[in-house]
Amino acid sequence: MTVQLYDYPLSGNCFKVRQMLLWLGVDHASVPVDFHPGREHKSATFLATINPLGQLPVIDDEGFVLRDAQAILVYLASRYDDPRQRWYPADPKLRGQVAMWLAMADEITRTASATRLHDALGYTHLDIEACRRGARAAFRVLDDHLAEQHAATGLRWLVAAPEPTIADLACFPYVALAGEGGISLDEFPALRRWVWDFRHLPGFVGMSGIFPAGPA
Ligand SMILES: N[C@@H](CCC(=O)N[C@@H](CS)C(=O)NCC(=O)O)C(=O)O
Repeated sequence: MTVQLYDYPLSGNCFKVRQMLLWLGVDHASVPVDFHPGREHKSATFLATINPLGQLPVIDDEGFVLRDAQAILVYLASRYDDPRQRWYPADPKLRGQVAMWLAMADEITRTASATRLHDALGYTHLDIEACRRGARAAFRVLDDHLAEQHAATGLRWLVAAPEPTIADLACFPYVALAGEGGISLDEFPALRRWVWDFRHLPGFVGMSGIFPAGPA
């Protein structure tokens, strides 16, 4: 049993899925997609057979095909993290909080990831200032939440649980890569602490631009 991941190494959304598969110990293989410069994700074959939205990531788990990083994290954690459910806690309130932050992860992709596509891959048609404003607004919400929750409860992750969940994984990459889109994290100290904590999790592999923490 091998999960196939339609993958592009520089994609933060694909990173979320790779890292989850590794943490869950699920056997998997990458199916490389020539995202840039080939735009293979927009080819007629890809649109017709893999994802009509023309986006990565997509997984194929023994014929079960699923798109969208957040949906894939929910599926993988629900299917393969049993019985502990550490990554997708069963408690109804925690689950509600996870869903709330997964929606925020999509907003972060829409804004912060777009600034990186603009600056690093030449997607010059994007309204870069609107994307940067949107990313900073999302980061402000995350930063305030992390700071307030930590001060009130000592908890360090997005949902009110002692360990990180798929909510953290979903929001993480495009916060950590914000500098590649011209967004400084200087004004977001709680986010910087959270990125540091996340990079120090055992088994964190990272990706280009987000390196695992080295020895102390
Ligand atoms: N909501 C989707 C967004 C995925 C997404 O934007 N993926 C990027 C690669 S990181 C992509 O395929 N962009 C091409 C496009 O949107 O046209 C998810 O979270 O998976």
